Amino acid sequence: MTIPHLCVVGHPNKGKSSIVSTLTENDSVRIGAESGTTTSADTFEFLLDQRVLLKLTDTPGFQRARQVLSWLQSEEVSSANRSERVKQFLREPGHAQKFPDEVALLTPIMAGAGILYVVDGAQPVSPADEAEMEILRWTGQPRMAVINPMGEPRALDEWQRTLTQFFQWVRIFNPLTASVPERLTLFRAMGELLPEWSKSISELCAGLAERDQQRLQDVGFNLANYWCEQINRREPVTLLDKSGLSQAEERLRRALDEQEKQFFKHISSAWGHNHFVFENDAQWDLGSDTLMNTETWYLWGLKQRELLLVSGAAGAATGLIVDAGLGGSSFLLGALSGGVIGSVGGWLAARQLPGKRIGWLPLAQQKEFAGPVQHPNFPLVVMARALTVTRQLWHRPHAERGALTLRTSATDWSRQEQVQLLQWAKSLQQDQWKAKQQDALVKWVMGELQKVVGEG
Ligand SMILES: Nc1nc2c(ncn2[C@@H]2O[C@H](COP(=O)(O)OP(=O)(O)OP(=O)(O)O)[C@@H](O)[C@H]2O)c(=O)[nH]1
Ligand SMILES: [Mg+2]
Repeated sequence: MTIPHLCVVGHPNKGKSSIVSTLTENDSVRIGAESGTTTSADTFEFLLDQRVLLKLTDTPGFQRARQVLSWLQSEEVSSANRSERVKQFLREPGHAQKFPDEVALLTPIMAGAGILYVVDGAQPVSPADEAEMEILRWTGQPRMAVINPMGEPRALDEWQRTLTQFFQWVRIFNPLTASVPERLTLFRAMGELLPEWSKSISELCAGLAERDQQRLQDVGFNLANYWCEQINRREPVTLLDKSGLSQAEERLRRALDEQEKQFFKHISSAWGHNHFVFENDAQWDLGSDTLMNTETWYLWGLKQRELLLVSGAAGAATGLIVDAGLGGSSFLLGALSGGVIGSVGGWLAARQLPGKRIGWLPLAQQKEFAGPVQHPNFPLVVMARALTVTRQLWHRPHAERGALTLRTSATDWSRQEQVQLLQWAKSLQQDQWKAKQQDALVKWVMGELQKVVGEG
């Protein structure tokens, strides 16, 4: 099977390396704001299941395209002999010094690679661009072009009209935002460029679909487990120390933050984003009224009235609050609107577990716990945040190296789903969690994630 191999070429600083990075899902490809970041032709392989299915060569940008074209045209050459003339250019003594970038990018092409030409849709077509395209036509190799809309894509029409004269396939492609389906479109086009490439590209597309399903299962399972752990997280307090409880609460806060970060980091590195930076707009600040009162939390979770409805409908799920010593639902209404519940003692309830007394150990050795967090918004917020980040990561291109910001967004869960989440939380916190609930949770999480898999 012939492995498709394309060279990504074009002007300096137009996103060539970004395209290589996104298509090969490799965040070690060097990308830089300054021109001339790529100085030599480097080949990156796209592997699925340990098999190489595509090779892309990142190249430096054209520097002296017009001079190179003049050299090529300085002798009468028939169309049939143009590619031979380009080879002659590469063999010419002194050209490696005089035209290092052109020699670097044309060498792999003349050794048999196809061409993926990248242009900036914000800039009009210049004579230098025309020279580049003409040189590429002279190579005679299979070629396609993408317009990277780097700024306001003002010159889109002009580019489209020009490119179709030189290239077999032309599309707009933004390597910083391209979703999985958009990348698939590009891969399929590669399979059309040369008949002997189509088999490898078909395998690549099928392999990606299979991998998506596997990822969905893995992440569904991991996300469900992570949620269960957060819902039931508690920190031990020793009764020997008076400040023990507040220290344990502080540890709980930090643990919730840390575990959330770890979870996001785990997914991102599993998906090949190794330089992952996460920016968080609302940490698990359990020390104040945040879970109740800030707008952020309302967005993630539910507003007070809704919360009452949902936790009421969850039946004994209101027990999450009753556990915190607040009594029945009429009291709950007062507590919620009056903000009584916002104190740490209210919902960060210390819990005395039926500890096992071992033989002669004194009672003071018994443990109690800070947590689990009792607030009924908590299970909803933990889930909403985890799903949001997972969805953002799903399509995140590897050329995108900026921090991932947790953007607050409202959820579209039905009342029934909200109630279900609270009931699951209650079972977990009361140590009544069953295998079939775990299965239902995983299934529900996968359904939530499935919604974004095919989205562009
Ligand atoms: N706004 C915007 N910026 C982009 C886009 N694609 C690439 N960039 C940025 O443009 C800069 C250059 O990107 P590279 O991928 O390094 O470009 P290159 O063509 O490989 O550059 P050289 O190796 O210097 O020839 C980087 O700062 C990218 O983040 C895009 O579609 N939109
Ligand atoms: Mg580059």
